[in-house]
Order: sequence, then C-alpha cells, then structure tokens
Amino acid sequence: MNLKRLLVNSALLIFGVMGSQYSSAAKDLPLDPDNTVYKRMVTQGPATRIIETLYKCPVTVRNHRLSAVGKITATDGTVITMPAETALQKGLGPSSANLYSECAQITPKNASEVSTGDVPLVVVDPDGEIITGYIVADNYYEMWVNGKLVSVDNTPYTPFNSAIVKFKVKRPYTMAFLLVDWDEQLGLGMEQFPVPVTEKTSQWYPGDGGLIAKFSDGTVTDSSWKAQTFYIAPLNDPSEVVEKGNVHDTPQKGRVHPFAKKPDCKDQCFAVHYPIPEKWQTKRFNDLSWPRAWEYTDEDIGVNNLPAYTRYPELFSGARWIWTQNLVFDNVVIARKTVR
Ligand SMILES: [Ca+2]
Ligand SMILES: [Ca+2]
Ligand SMILES: [Ca+2]
Repeated sequence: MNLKRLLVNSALLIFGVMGSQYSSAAKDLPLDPDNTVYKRMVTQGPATRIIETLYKCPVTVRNHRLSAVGKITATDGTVITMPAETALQKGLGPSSANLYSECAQITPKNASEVSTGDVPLVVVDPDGEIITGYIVADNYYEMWVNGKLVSVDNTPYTPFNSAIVKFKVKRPYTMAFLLVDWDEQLGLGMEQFPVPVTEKTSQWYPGDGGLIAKFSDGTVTDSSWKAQTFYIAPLNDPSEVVEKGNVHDTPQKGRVHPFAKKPDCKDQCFAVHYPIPEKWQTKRFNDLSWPRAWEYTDEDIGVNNLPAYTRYPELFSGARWIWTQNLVFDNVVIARKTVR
C-alpha cells in the first residue's frame, strides 16, 4: 500500500468511526442519493424452476401451495430470480413469530387469546423503545428496521398466515418491507388454483397482493407509506406499463379484482421488471421520488377466507391494506415508512 492510499484509507476509517459515533444524528444528514437506474427489463414466457418449494407445511391443510423459485433471462441479458430474491431463500434473519398459522397449529380464536410473551425481541437500538406489531401479507413479507432484518415470513405462499413482531428502536426509524405476491406460473405472474373450475380461472389466474400492519407506537400501514413495484405481470405487451418518472403504472389493466383484465397470453405473457436498488432496507435510502402507497379495502383484498386477519379486528383497527397502484399486476413491492 503506498502512502497516498494509506492516507486515504485512514481518512475513510476516521470518517467511518465518526459516522457510527454520530449515527443518532442521522436525521440531520442528507439522505444517501439513490443512483439506481430504474430501467425496465422485459421477459416473455415462464421462468426455469430452480427450487421446488421454500416451505413445506408439516400438517395437512386445505390450501397449501408450494413456494417455488425460478430464474428467467430478460431481453437485455439480465438473469432475474422469480418471483423475487428473498431473505427466506438466503436463510437470513429471524423467522416470523406466529399470530395465526395453520401449519404451526397456532390459531387463536380472537385477540384475547393472543399472547406476545414468547415473541423474541430484536434489538435495533439498545436504548430504544420496545414496539410490538401485527402483520398480514399476501403472500410473503420480510421486514427490516434501519437496515436490520427483524422478521421473515415463515409461510411464503399459502396457507395465509399472520405474524407478531417485537423490536427495540429509537425515533426516527425506518421500516422497509419486501413484499411478494407469490405464484406458480413463475415469470408470468399467474396462479394455478388447486381445484380447476375452468382453464382460464384455474391455470392462468393473476392473483393479488396486500400488506396490513399495526404497531404499538401508533404506526399503521396507510398512504403515508411509500411503495414501489419491481415486477409487473402478466402483460399482453410490455407497453402496458407506462412510466411517469419513478411511477411504473398500468392504467389500462384495472387495479383490483374484479376489474383487472385477465390476459389470454398464458405462457406467452410478458413481464416488466425493474432492478431493486441497493440499500433499500436502510434508514438513509432516499425514497423521496417513490410513489405513495395506495390504500385498499377489505373488499378489494377479499378477506373472507383470511381468518389470520378477520379473527383479530382489534389488532388491525386503524390500519389500511396497502400496495402499489395495482393490487393485481404488481407482484414484487417494496414499502417503506420513516416514523418520526
Ligand atoms: Ca405469508
Ligand atoms: Ca397473492
Ligand atoms: Ca399478482
């Protein structure tokens, strides 16, 4: 190492130490610039399956679907993991504590039967406040607080589950969720229903997403969050995705069921993808140019078969279901909120 480089490295080291020493004052520092080029990548047809399932329910339940993972190559040569690259696949982070899980046979009848005593505490700031939260995601979530992985959904696809989190943090803090509307027709954004009704509804059904969460410090999911989409399918044509700055919209497709237009392209359908920016989990990541989250109703989400949610109205009261601007066609979403 020459002297010049040594000096530069020493300077970086000193700045690094100062950075951590003064991290509590991070709110006063400018946000890290987001240098990601949100250039679309286009794929057509199915992904190649590389993992049969990330999770197997140990007991027999009505609606268990395998959470497969695949790879697909975009027209620009980029290889993309389908439906998403997840902390679950990488074996990272604490597995979610169950509010409701048929597979774990934890199914409290109502909120009064719910206990948070055994939920492990994840310490983000040792001198912080302990916050408890309840989460339902359709279908997979991973939750990060200030860049630390706090909870990884233990059931990535179905049956529908819900989770309890407990973490210790100081304000201001930033929550970031990676969310996946999982499916079987990897790369095509369509589900395969276990019981065939007609071919159109059974094999090639565009499913929908959704996230609702409520925390003991008063934070709830609502349109004050940011939400960005990274995987849009199924499309008859990539031109159905219209870009307005950092908004990746599908204005002609219908935003919720039953208005969503189901395409007939089947295994010839297209998908539009965007690169997931580096450090999206962190407090300093700049999401200022991201669109606001959209709020959805219980009816939009279709909660009739969702006891993981409907049994506990008290635990979610005041929170709204959120997603990006299209609940059906946006399949991989990052939602972020800075709590001040
Ligand atoms: Ca789940
Ligand atoms: Ca779904
Ligand atoms: Ca979908």
